[in-house]
Formats: sequence, C-alpha cells, structure tokens
Amino acid sequence: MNEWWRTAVVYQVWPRSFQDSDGDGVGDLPGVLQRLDHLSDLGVDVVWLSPVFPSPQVDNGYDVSNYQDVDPLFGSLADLDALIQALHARGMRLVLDVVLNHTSDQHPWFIESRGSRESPKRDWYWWRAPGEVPGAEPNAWQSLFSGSAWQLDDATGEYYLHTFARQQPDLNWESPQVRAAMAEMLCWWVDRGVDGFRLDVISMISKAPANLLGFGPRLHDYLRELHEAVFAEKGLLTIGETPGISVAQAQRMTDPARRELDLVLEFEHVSLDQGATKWEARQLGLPRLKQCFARWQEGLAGTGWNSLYWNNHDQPRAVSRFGDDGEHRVASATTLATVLHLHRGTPFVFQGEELGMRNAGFTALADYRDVESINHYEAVVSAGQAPHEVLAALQRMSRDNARTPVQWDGSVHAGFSTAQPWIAVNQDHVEVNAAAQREDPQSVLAHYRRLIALRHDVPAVALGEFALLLPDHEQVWAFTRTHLDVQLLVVANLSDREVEADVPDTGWADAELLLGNLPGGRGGLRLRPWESRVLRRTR
Ligand code: TEU
Repeated sequence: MNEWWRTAVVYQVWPRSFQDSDGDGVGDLPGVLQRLDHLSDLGVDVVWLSPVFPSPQVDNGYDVSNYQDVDPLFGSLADLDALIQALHARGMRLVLDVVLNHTSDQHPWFIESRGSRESPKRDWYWWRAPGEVPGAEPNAWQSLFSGSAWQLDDATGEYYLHTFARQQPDLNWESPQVRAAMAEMLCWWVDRGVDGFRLDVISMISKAPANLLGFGPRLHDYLRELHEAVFAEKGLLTIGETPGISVAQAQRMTDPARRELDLVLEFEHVSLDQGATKWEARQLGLPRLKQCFARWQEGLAGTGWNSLYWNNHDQPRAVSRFGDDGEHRVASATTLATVLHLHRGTPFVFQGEELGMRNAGFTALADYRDVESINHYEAVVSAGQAPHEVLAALQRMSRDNARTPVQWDGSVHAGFSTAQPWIAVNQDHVEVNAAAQREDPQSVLAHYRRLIALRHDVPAVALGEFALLLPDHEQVWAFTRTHLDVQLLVVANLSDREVEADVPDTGWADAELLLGNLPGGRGGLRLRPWESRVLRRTR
C-alpha cells in the first residue's frame, strides 16, 4: 500500500481569507493561484482546500447547495481545474473539503424533500412528527450552533434535524440513495484530478440515539462502502473530521487493513482548556496537554496513524491560545511548531500559522461574521448572561480568530485585497506579515520551512518511535524519537522562565543540534524562555 502521506505535510487554505484577486474583499481561487510560490517555498506536500462549492454561505461554504460546481464568489470550475494542474506541476496535491453529513437548505435535494411528506426524497433527510406535547420538538437534541436541533417546517408540519445551523439539514445516510449519490459525486471529483478528501464531521453520518456526536452503529459500514466505491487503490488521502473520537475508535478507523480512512482529526488536545462547552475556560496545564499527545502517540503506534494540528478554521490561533502572543510571540510560535512537527503523524499547517498570526482581538459583536459565534451571543445574552462576559468568551474562542485575512504585507489591507475585506484585517499586520518574514532566518516562516524540510530529510522525524520524558514537568516538553540507529531528543521550554531540561540520560549534552528556534544560546539542555531544540545522536 502506498502510504505516501506518512511523510507529508498538509497546508489548509481557507479560501475566503487567503487572497482576493478581483477586489471584492473576498478571497478566491485565482487568488490561491497567485500565491502558490508561498506554498512551494514553504515545502508543503498537500493543500487542503476548504469548501468552494455553490453555497448561501450561512456557514462559510459548509452549507453546500451544489456539490459539483464552484461558487461564483470563489471563481469557476475552470479556476479549480487550473489550481489542480498548477499544484500538480509543482509536485503538490489537492485535497477537497467535502461536507457529506448535511447540505444547505437551498440544495435541490432538500427543496424537493421538504415539498411533501410523499416526496421521493423525503427520506433523504431526518423528518419527524412533533413530540408528545403538541408542537414540541421530537426530542431534546441541541444544535451545536445553539438552540434546538429540530426545526419545524410549515409546509408539512414536521420537524427536520440540523446538527449545525437550521440552514444545514442533516442527510439521512440510512437511505441507500443518499450513499450512492455521495459516492457518485466523489468519484466525479476523483476523475477531475483531486488527490483526496477532507470529510467534514464524517463521524456524524451514522446517528446514535444518545447524542448528536454520531459514531452510530453503521459508521464503519458506511466508511467501508465509500472506500470500496471511491477511495480504494487510487493513492488518495482521506482525512475524516471526527469530533469526540477516542483513541480506540481512531485506531479502528485508520487501520489500513480495515479499509476505512487514512487519517482522522481528533479533538481531545483542543478541548483540554474548555469546560462543559467551548465558551467556558478551564486551566490547561502542560502535563495534561503533553500526556494527551503521548496517549495518542502510543495508541496509534502499531496500527493507524496520527494527525497533528494546533490550528484550523474552527480553532483560535495557537500562539494566542497555547503560547505567548506578546513579548514571546516568535519564540512561542516556533516552539509550538517544533513540538507539534516532531511528533509522529501527519502535521497540518493552517494559513497564517506559519506567520505566527494572532487572534483577531475583536471587541464588538459587529466585528464577528461567524454563525456559531453570533448565534451563541444571541442565545446566551437573551438568556441573561452579561454581554461583556460573552464578548470575552468570543475573543478567546470564536472561530473568527482564525478567519481574518492572511497577512501578506504591511499595506492597508495586508496585501490580501485592494478593497475593504469581508472581515477586518488584524491591526498587527503592519508588524506580522509574510513580506517581513520571507528573508529573515529568525522568522516564524523560516522556522516552518526548516521543520517541513526536516520531516522530508530525516526519516526519524516522520517514522521514529515516540517516547515521552518528564511527563509531569510543568515547563518542559521533552520526548525522544528513535528510528534504526538514529535517536532524536526534543526539548522545549513552554514558559517565559529559563529552565534546565533535566532529561534522564545526560549523554545528550554534546549531541548534534539539528534545529533550534532561537539564535545563539549556551547550548546543552539549558533553555531560555520558549526555547526549543532538536538534538540528534547515533546509537
Ligand atoms: O466542524 C465540525 C465541528 O464539530 C467543530 O469543529 C465545530 O465547528 C466547532 O467545534 C464549533 O465549536 C465542521 C467544520 O469544520 C465547521 O467549519 C463547520 O461549521 C461544521 O463542520 C459544519 O459543517
């Protein structure tokens, strides 16, 4: 089996904020084409493109109204073909982000389905009669985007299920016709030349009675069916988004012998700083974070494969969340990157992460565009929570933190657009931008370039066995990677105080320094604030 993606690095483009080419303030596909040098200079192997399909854009394209075209907002099908070709010409691959769990309520399938109770597409979605109390929702399921997960539809007096916004009705995968339509659509894209798929909330396609997180009884059957019909023996990369997945489930889903998916995106490490919901803050603590990573490393060491990420379009910026985005912005962004990329698995870089971009810093509700954030604000403020508290939670956790335009240079719209962008550019773009970093060997960008090259050049980085050291240390993140006769030691200071990384075996003091994130320094295992080092020795 050709598991080429085990040594690859994936870069996520969220097109709305990547590069605008036509001056409407919204990023587009010709814009992505203009910026390919940035991606090849970085050295990434795969581009994951967030949805560009026709969509009312209620959830920025994760509400699809036609799976087989491109929204004019982003360009045309010809632009997408050109992007696939241009990436291939540079030795990169394209992974398309497809949303199979739900459609837009403007998709012709849903329009037909909602038309009458007798519609041939009625069972393509989840329609239910009102509950026992007249007019009441069929059950208490809550949408992940606030409020009930059931929406009463006046046309037929029944409710439909929507795990996300009410404009995103869930498809009923129990219908063989739905599964066939999806497989056919995916094959159409494979024939067009795409190299794989990121499958949005794929774990939700089989519903379980207990909750809305999915992982229902037929999930594995559905995945195997897709594998057989679409993925098998084509050398594609399949990445399943699976909120709430356990190590054991991930092992099953990514075991090559089971023929389901190549990778899954787990959520545990980005949930540790949350309470009952993402809006509630909880003390993180380094030991919990690194032990979580270690558990996933161990769990998928023999069978399956890990995905490694800090960021995507749904998460706040890593440097603001796990690092220090003030005085130590560069050092903490590069140390977070080192730690992540030196684990075993396939690393993901989200646009702007390679520049050390910070959270948006929005202070008013009017700054936000994200449906989840706005729904949350409205729901909890009308239930009595103080607006300033809600704004503080949004500032910390809103998905819009990741969605401000990529900062290409220090000009008025950061080189993203000639017009006012659809969402405000971060004020710090004057200082934090790609142009300022490109030629600077100490920049965050240069560090990402080195990390990606290291994965390609040093087999121990991609493949080596993992062992966590100092699991309870509050400041130091240390681990080894061992491959044949080569051993790497990663030591990182995740704090703003100097520290000695007292790893058990002292023989490391005079090992070769493969990569550091700060210039100069005393060498050895004494680490300055947010300093990290990768050492190599031969056994
Ligand atoms: O996200 C699914 C998901 O469960 C979360 O990432 C969720 O958006 C977040 O935790 C909310 O707090 C996927 C997409 O990545 C996201 O952008 C979409 O909004 C969502 O599915 C619906 O398609």
